[in-house]
Amino acid sequence: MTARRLVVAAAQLGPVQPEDGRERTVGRLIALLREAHRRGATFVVFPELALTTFFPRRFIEDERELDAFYESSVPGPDTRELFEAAAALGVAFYLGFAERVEEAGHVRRFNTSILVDERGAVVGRYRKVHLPGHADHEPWRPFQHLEKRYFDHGNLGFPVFDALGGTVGMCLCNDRRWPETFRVLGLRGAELVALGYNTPRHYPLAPEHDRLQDFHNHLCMQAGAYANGCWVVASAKAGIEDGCELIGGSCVIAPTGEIVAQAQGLGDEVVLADVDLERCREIRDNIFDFATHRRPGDYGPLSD
Ligand code: ING
Repeated sequence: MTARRLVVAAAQLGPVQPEDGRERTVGRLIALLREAHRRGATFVVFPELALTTFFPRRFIEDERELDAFYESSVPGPDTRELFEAAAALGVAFYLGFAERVEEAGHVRRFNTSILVDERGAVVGRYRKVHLPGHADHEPWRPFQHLEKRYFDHGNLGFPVFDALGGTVGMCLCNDRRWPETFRVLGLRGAELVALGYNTPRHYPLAPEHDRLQDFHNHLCMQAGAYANGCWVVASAKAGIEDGCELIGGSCVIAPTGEIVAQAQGLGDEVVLADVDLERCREIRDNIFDFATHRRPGDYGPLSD
């Protein structure tokens, strides 16, 4: 079996405070990228909404104040340095950010990730499908989770892209909890799924599950990796951000479902792993050989 090896990094980011400007944060991303490159990585995964604080935790009524959290062009003035640093080192990366775009005369706002190749070209885009939380201010909560208010439903589906010498898919945060995310990407041949997340430890509607957040985080990704025979590279924004505790647990998961590398702390941290994309075949040619074993005809509700 020929190998298709590469070294990947989950570049975990500690808290980004509301007062942190993009320049400071992009500087942190570049430092993480440089360290990952120094240690041999050619692909780096940054978190969801990596350029700003996780602003859906706040009820923001002023349109201009809200718009300040979105990027109207990536690469753009605030991110060009990151693209240039990555291209100079020949490192591809995944970046999550809030996207503001005018489509057919309407302003659309998405929770977006892009896949950037080693030459600095955007070769893939994904817009978050599973938006958790709520659409209206709920003052009873210690913090809001207004993704349903601040983002439109992602309109690109779950595409896969030819990149890194194989087939790469992307998703964002809550998407990872839905088996359908990994299954659609798996059916489209994804050999590696890159994702970023911002996950509060406290879940106001079920506080008894707060103690399970780290377990649930890995459970859903390990299951997704195993059932679809793909690598998962997952990067957290972690730590106490704007008074809200975000879990860490950034990791790289093999197609067997094993966590092969994991963050040790809750700050900026490079989590490095050797990936061989050919190892997906251990699963896809055997236990989860879809063509041989899968029975879509019996999965009615899944495809209704
Ligand atoms: N955050 C969380 C996530 O899905 C959440 C929302 C937290 C859901 C805790 C369930 C439990 O990881 C985002 N941004 O989707």
